[in-house]
Amino acid sequence: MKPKTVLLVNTNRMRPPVGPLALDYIGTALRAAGHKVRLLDLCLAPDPAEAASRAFAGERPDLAALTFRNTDDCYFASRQSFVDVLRGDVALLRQHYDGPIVVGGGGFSLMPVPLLEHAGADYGVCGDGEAALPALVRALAGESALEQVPGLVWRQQGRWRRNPRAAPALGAGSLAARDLVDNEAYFREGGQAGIETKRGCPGLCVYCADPAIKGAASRLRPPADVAAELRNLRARGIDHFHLCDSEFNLPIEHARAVCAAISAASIGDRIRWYTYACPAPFPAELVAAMRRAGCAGVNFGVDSATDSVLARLGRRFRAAHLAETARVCREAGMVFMFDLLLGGPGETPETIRETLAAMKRLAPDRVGISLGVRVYPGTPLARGLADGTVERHGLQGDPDGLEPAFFLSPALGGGADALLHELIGRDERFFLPSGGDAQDYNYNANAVLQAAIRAGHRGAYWDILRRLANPTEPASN
Ligand code: B12
Ligand code: SF4
Repeated sequence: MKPKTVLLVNTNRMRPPVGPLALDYIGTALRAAGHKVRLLDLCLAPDPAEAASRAFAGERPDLAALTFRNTDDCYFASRQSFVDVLRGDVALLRQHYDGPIVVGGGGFSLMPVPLLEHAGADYGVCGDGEAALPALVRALAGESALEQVPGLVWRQQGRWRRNPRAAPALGAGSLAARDLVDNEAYFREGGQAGIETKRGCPGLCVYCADPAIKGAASRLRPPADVAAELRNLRARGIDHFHLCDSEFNLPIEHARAVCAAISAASIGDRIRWYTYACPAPFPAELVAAMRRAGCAGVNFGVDSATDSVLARLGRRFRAAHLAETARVCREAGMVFMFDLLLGGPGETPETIRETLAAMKRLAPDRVGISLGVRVYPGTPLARGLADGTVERHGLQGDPDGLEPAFFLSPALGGGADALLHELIGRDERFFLPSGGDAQDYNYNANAVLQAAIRAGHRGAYWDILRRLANPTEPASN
């Protein structure tokens, strides 16, 4: 097949800016398939309209492919939606280009049909892009059928059609190049670079979007390719990373293998990385391996310290595990945060009191608090709300609609926010759902973080905020 040209477009404007990792990986796959790739990064462009006009000034691309990462800020207090940004970007491209437009991405995969209808794009892809996009290019060139493109969503004779999503094994081709996106600029302005060691999560947590986005089985990257990617970015001066795995320690054997590969590549002492992890299993031997490989901090998805709430959320660990996790982190000198998701099914003022008392007792370096659970279509939570096994009057909004829907336990009445402020006060270890400034757990348009990164801070955002509150700590550790 004759090589085609694909224009990859980043639509995410949130600040501090997070680099469009998807476009680096997909660009690598398109090039490996023999195609030409160009990038229009609307996040870094000072004037998006002018950048778009320049992007179409030369050779006309055969396909414009947009990544849509966040449908909204997933924040009950603000509920800022980005669907109009996507619509505006499709309209902007249409001013210069009458070819096919496809949209994909994590946020997109959660509500593809409403988003395509709203934005007016031609095609969508749910799930991985590395195989799907070259397959779409082939199909559009008439060399195969649209039915062969994994995860494709498109309209035919007025009806939406959807192909099954694929969850291909990772490792068929190296993803280590990272040479399309201006990762140096994202490092300067966003303080970190993302990198994946795997995709998918076998967890059954009732609210979680990750299995819907990446699949329910863990697909593992070859650890040596992960180490090569870190080395490539390190050679360009990027030395702080955030892993983009759902949970680093699931499965634990892969976590060990990745740490071993980083240590074997002798870069563990020249990089600092952060990750999400599940509170269990988290044995001391893994923490030690992570430290040797350069891990500087862990954000644990804890949600609650009340067993009845953990059970209703579908979590597999229990409150007793948290004490052990806190102990091994502290003994290993690992900085760690516990991430709470309050207000889910079964939450009451008493369970909130119990959870916050446990946080004060266990004393993680930071506690992040979200209040109100974002409800996604297709999740067990959405199904429970539909069949009445979860209290329907806790639902605010339509889970199948475009605007963000949330669940807030009716047992909390209207006083949850006030209760949190009463229990936490100005304890700076807690990031609040409506904290403002340095206590704000929303990274969207976060001015404190942007200023800190401009001043030289690097790393995970919660750890930058932690260091800001402890002036004796260096900007980057
Ligand atoms: C790591 C992470 C973070 C890190 C990012 C670190 C970094 N430097 O990259 C931090 C902590 C900073 C973060 C912040 C936020 N995050 Co976050 N994050 C993630 C996580 C776990 C991984 C994201 C990632 O990069 N994955 C790896 C890349 C390669 O995957 P991908 O982008 O999905 O791309 C693949 C496919 O989607 C597809 N694809 C992508 N684009 C395209 C385009 C085309 C054309 C095609 C065909 C295919 C395609 O192909 C790619 C490769 O196969 C996801 C959950 C998840 N498991 O994905 C949440 C997630 C994306 N985050 C989310 C949110 C809400 C946020 C925040 C808005 C929270 C907040 N209010 O502060 C901010 C936004 C920050 C920003 N500036 O954008 C939500 C978005 C949900 C939604 N409704 O849209 C998610 C899904 C988490 C969740 N379960 O709720 N996040
Ligand atoms: S919350 Fe974590 S463990 Fe549970 S399904 Fe989501 S990513 Fe997996």
